[in-house]
Amino acid sequence: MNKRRLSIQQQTRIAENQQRELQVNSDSFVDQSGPTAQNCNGRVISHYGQQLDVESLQNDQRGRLIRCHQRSNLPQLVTGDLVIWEADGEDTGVITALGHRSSLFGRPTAVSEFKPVAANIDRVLVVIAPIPEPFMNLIDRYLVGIECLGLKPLLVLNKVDVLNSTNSNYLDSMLSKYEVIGYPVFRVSAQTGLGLSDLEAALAEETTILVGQSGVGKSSLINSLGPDIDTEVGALSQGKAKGTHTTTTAKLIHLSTFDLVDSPGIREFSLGHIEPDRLIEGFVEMRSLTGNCKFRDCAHQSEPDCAIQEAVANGQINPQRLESYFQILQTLQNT
Ligand SMILES: Nc1nc2c(ncn2[C@@H]2O[C@H](COP(=O)(O)OP(=O)(O)OP(=O)(O)O)[C@@H](O)[C@H]2O)c(=O)[nH]1
Ligand SMILES: [Mg+2]
Ligand SMILES: [Zn+2]
Repeated sequence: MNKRRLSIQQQTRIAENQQRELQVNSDSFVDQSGPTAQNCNGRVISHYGQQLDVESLQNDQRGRLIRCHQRSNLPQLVTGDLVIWEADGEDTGVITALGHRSSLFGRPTAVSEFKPVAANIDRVLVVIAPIPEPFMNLIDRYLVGIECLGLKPLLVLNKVDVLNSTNSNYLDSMLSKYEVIGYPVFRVSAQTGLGLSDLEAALAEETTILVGQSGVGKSSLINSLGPDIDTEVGALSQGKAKGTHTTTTAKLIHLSTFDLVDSPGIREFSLGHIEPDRLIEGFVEMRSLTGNCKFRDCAHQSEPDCAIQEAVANGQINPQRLESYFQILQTLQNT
């Protein structure tokens, strides 16, 4: 094993430890001070630099918004966190404790550090649209990131009102690759309302974060799902048909029977925090097959009796998904 490979693995391990530490921090904090979800008196709604908007969960003032700072001994708090806060002014306060996190959604930064975005999330809705144009590799990256965090992904094709003869075949065949491996896919239009009732039914009772490229219509979808909601929506850039990064911070929004978290659009979803050896666990249709390869360290390329290659040959695994796996693997090994 050469020096460079070692240092890559060390880097990955450091990133993983940071992620674990983050969770251990919040868990151990719970152990020390005892704030369970039941005795927290606030929930972080959004985060602006050093300040957080906390919604009171106290019976006499449920829903009131308090602008808070957090005590410096706490880990970085994020949208969705349950907290204990104390008033220090009319509408201001300080967060003194972090409640238990049932889940933590986040993404790695360019330097492979795990950046938490939202806590206590049940599902992740990956939103795509005919414009801006989606890329299968980006969807695969999202799915791997979500699977590796133990969360449930859903796919949504928004803007079906702009489907036409040039883009609909391509999008249908792209989405069917995910449907056959068990991912729920919804086809909707935030503009016309088409398909929204089915989506709404799937979101009931849970907290779901919307993710995807800028301009696919995450904020528009939230506005269409709640009549009184007015989250900021931005036009696509002229000429390039790209989003303009309108949403700048994750925000928790209450709807009739569920909660949604709007999040800023991103250009890339890096997976630098995932160990190359564990990448295949993020591919749902492949992970159960790897044990059937002849060699325990099979790279699933040209080895004899490779269960993954056999599954590609008999049509069980889509070759483009395997291609995505190799592409992502290469970026992890070069990080
Ligand atoms: N035709 C059509 N346009 C839509 C639809 N949904 C959203 N849009 C348009 O797409 C553009 C981007 O919408 P946003 O809701 O701001 O997109 P976003 O994903 O929240 O973007 P960021 O906040 O930048 O990440 C706006 O011009 C919307 O009007 C739709 O269903 N059909
Ligand atoms: Mg937005
Ligand atoms: Zn193999």
